[in-house]
Amino acid sequence: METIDLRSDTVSHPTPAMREAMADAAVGDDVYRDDPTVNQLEADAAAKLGKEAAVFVTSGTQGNLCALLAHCQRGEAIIIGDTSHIFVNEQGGMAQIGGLIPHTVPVQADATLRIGDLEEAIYPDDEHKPVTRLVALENTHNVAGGMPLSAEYTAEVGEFARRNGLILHIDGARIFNAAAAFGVDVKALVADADSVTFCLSKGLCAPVGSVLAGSHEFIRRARRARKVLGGSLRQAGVLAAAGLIALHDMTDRLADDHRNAQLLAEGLSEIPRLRIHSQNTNFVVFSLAPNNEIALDEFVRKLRGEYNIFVSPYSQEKGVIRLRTHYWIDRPAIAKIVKAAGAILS
Ligand code: TLP
Repeated sequence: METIDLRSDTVSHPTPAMREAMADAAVGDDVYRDDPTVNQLEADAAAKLGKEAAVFVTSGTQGNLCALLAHCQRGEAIIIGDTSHIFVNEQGGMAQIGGLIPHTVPVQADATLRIGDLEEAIYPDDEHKPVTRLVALENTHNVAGGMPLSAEYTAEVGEFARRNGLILHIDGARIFNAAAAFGVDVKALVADADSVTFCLSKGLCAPVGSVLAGSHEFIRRARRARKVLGGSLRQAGVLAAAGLIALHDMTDRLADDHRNAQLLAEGLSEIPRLRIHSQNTNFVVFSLAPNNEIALDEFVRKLRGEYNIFVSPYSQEKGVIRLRTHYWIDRPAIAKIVKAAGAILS
C-alpha cells in the first residue's frame, strides 16, 4: 500500500528531476569556493530574494544560528516570539552556543509580534542589562499553523528595527509558501530584513539544505560561523543541484499544496467527530471532538496501521494534529485521507 505521509513537509522526497540533476552535478571543493553548482545556487538564491549574497547551509537550524552568530556578540539580547522555532525547537542554540539571551514576546494568533511588545522588550541603556541587538520574525509561522506574515507587517517591523538601531532576521523556512499565499514576489516579504533563511528541503522537496541571505559583509561573517558549526561542506554540488531545482521549479507550484490543504480541511470538516482548528498555507490543524470514543493516539495508530497514513500528534498543543501537504500529496491522496478518517471516526 502506498504511504501517505503528512507529518511534515520535511518528509518530502526529492523529485526524479532532482535525482537526475544530483547524479550529473558539476562539483568542486566548496571550502575553496570551487563548487560551481553551490556557487550557482548561492547566486541565484540571493538574486531571487533581492539580497547581495547568500550561503548554502545544511539546515534551517544551522542557517538561523549562523545568522545570529554573525549578527550578534556574546551577551547580547535578541527579541523573539515565544513560540518561534528558533526559541522552542532549536535547542536554545543561540544561548547554548552563541551566548545570546532570548527576550521573548507573545506570538499573536495571526503570527505577528505586537510593535508595542517589541518596543517594551528593548532593554534600556543601563549597565545592569544586556544590549538588545536583533529582532527575529518567522514566516510562515509553524506553531501558528502555517500563518503567513504580510509584506506590510514585515515593513512595519523593519521600520521599528531601523528606528531602534536593531537588526531584523527572518526565519523564512517556508517564506515561498508565504509568497504563494499572498501572490507576491518573495522579495517584497524580505525587503526590510537584514537577513533571511529559507529551506530547500521542506515543501520545495530538496533532500538537504537551506540558504541564508543578506549583505556581502554579513555573509562573509556567516561563512565563518558555518565553519565553526561544522557546516562547511566539500563536493556539496550534488546537494545544490537539487537545491537549484527547488529554487527554480518548485516555488511556483506551492499554491497547489495550499489548494490541497484547503480541500483536505473541507473534507475533514464534514466529519462530525472532528474539529478543524485552522487552515493556512499548506497546514491543516484539527482535533477530535471531546465526546469521541476513540483517543487521539489510537486514531493516529489506526491511520498508520490500517491505511498507511502517517500523521503525528502535535507536541506543543495537547490533543491536536497538524497535517502538512506537499508535492507528494495529490488529490487522490486527499480523498483517501478524508475517507480513512471518516471510517475510523464513524
Ligand atoms: N521544522 C520542523 C520541526 O523541527 C518542527 C517541522 O517539521 O516543521 N524554522 C522553521 C519555521 C521550521 O519549521 C523548521 C523545521 C526550521 C526552522 C528548522 O529547519 P531544519 O529542520 O532544516 O533544521
